[in-house]
Amino acid sequence: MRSSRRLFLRGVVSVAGAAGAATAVSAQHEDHTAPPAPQAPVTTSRSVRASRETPIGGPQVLPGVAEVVTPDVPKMPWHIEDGVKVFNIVVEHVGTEFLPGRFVDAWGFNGSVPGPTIEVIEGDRVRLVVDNKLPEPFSMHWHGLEVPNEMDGMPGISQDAIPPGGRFVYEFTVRQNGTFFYHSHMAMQEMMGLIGLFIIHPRRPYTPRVDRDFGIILQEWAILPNNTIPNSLAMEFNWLTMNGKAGPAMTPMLVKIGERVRIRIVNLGMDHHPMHIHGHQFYVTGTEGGRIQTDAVQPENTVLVGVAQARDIEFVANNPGDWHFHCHLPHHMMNQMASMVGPLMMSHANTMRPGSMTGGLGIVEGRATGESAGTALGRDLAVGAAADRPVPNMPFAGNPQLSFLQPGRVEVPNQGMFPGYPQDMFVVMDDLVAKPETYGMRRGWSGGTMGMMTVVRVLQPDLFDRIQELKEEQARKAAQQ
Ligand SMILES: [Cu+2]
Repeated sequence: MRSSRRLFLRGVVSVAGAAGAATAVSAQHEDHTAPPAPQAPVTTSRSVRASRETPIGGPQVLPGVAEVVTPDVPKMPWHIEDGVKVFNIVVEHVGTEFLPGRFVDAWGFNGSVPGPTIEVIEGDRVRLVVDNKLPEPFSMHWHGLEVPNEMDGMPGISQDAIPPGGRFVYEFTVRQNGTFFYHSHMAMQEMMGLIGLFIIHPRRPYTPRVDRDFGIILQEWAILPNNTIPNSLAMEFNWLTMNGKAGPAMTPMLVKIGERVRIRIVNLGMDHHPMHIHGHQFYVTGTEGGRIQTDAVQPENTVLVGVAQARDIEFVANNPGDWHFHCHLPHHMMNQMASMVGPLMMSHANTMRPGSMTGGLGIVEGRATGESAGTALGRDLAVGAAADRPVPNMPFAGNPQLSFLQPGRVEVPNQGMFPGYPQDMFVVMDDLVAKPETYGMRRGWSGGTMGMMTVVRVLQPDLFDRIQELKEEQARKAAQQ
């Protein structure tokens, strides 16, 4: 088991190394592309995350304002130098896990994909020291921020790209407020994961105030079975993530009944995502340009978050229960684009296969998971699973074996019940993704939560408090390891 204390210590070492290196940087208006920074400790193991401890430099929100919670993504640490908030950002390979057992080699910031959340206050002066540890040039763009031209991070037009091993220091004053983000401005690097939230709280808090403020980054990936590296050239995507996790692995958002909730959603990918919440109506209160300056907003329960857009939604959580919050595109509610998994993974699939568009690639003729339904699209792997795999269906009420329906543990009792219907493939993994935040959820919930899907839990105070206790208990245990 990984130890959060060990991770924390490694995070500190990394930050300290970067901070030490920062003192050697020349003034930002001279040579922006400094010589390679001293080698920081490697922070690329699969589970390393940046420190989750309270950043040095004090609270980052004004009194009475809720801090933004970004489930499964840490906050970006910072410190003060001459009245400037200084952030050290390392751009690097990050080994991550979309859901248990699905390892991915992506690119991220400070050991996290997406990168740690930057949270500042309108009027702050910020210095962002960016070290490029990628094997190729990089530059950072501050999406939506009105910065001096030479700070805009556009390789070629406003700065030279930062070479591998190089550093660039960005510095500006934030004069806006709202939901912004930082990202690589190389198109294919965007599809390797290089994005993070840049939240700017207003000097005068928004009204009405919210009790909970969440941030979520939507991303999509093209990763073939048995591969860990995203194909940034691809035009079709088989993994959809929220804050770097595919459903059901994203930590649910917990709120107490009656609380006012804001969710900030940012999309950077190749598709637009209609984000839908169950059981509630919300209002869109902000965009990637900032706060909406009018009360004349319409009630909705689905908001289209286009590529490169941000949408803030707000609602009163007055309907108790566990509610899905998800992209409503059908293919974005799946993991691994299930119908193609079987043919791609067949052990003898190197030969030409009869799969065709007219045959529906196994949907119209034959079986999508059967031997006759190979793709013949040049993407066979010739490794992996046996040829024809019985697939599990959603658990049924009254199935006495439901509680054992966990992958890798037993043969799924109802597998193959509906042969040829890959749309009925579900994997229940309640135990694999269990954490305090999933405590008390209905057994089997994880089977219906896939792809760009997560859960908003509107809880009665006693259950909410019980889960807080479980979280504290877990944190204590982790600290002792
Ligand atoms: Cu979508």
